[in-house]
Amino acid sequence: MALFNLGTLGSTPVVKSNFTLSTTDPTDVFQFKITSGKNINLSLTDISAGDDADIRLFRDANNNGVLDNFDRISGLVSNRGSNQDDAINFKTSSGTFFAEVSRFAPGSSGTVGYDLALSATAPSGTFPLSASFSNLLPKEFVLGNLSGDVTRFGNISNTNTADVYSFSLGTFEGVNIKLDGLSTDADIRLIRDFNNNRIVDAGEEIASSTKSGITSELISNINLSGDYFLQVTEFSGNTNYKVTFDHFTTPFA
Ligand SMILES: [Ca+2]
Ligand SMILES: [Ca+2]
Ligand SMILES: [Ca+2]
Ligand SMILES: [Ca+2]
Repeated sequence: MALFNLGTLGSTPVVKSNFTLSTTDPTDVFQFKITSGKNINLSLTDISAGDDADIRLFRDANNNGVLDNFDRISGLVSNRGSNQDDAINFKTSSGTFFAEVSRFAPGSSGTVGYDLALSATAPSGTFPLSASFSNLLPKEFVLGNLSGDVTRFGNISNTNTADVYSFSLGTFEGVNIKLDGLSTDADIRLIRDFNNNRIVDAGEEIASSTKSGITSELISNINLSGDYFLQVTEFSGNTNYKVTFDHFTTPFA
């Protein structure tokens, strides 16, 4: 196991690129702390083709500065198959944490490469009753090029505060995006990752809808061709949701 201590994690993403896991060194652990209630965001991307890595998040529950079996009693995991992106978004109080990236042996052929981004974003208002959009862009739900209407159902909560959908529009195509079916407040925003670094940089948020309560959210008339990310984010607790991508054609490119 390789251990990396990142110190205090803040909203500016820390990116570890081109890291590797092998049969003899199958886990990397990234230790960090947050000093107040925040949203911890982890995004595991660029997993090498033909391989599988997963990510887990543990709190240093016994405050001894070491990831031990006591800490492992409870934790969060993202373990999608093959080389799909994995992500964790956790709204939590201050403490020391361990993000563990591990090679999934049955799904991997040799050395596994990956990129990991970590951030701890501050709440927009009072913790924990407020939203905090993640500034990371894992492709959790890949919709591809929209050629018709798409409806997806999901769930967000304090242990999964964000879902990220990736999609693209071709020329002469547009979309209206609606979020409804809520039991608590949730919000959406639309991003174009112009510099392809899988991080939301200044100027990359194209639109957002952040109404209060269980009012449905709408981002309408997006009609420029290109690649997009839609984030669905919780505001204050567990809710199911329905997101609808209403596809239309336009008379111009
Ligand atoms: Ca995985
Ligand atoms: Ca411990
Ligand atoms: Ca970016
Ligand atoms: Ca809302």
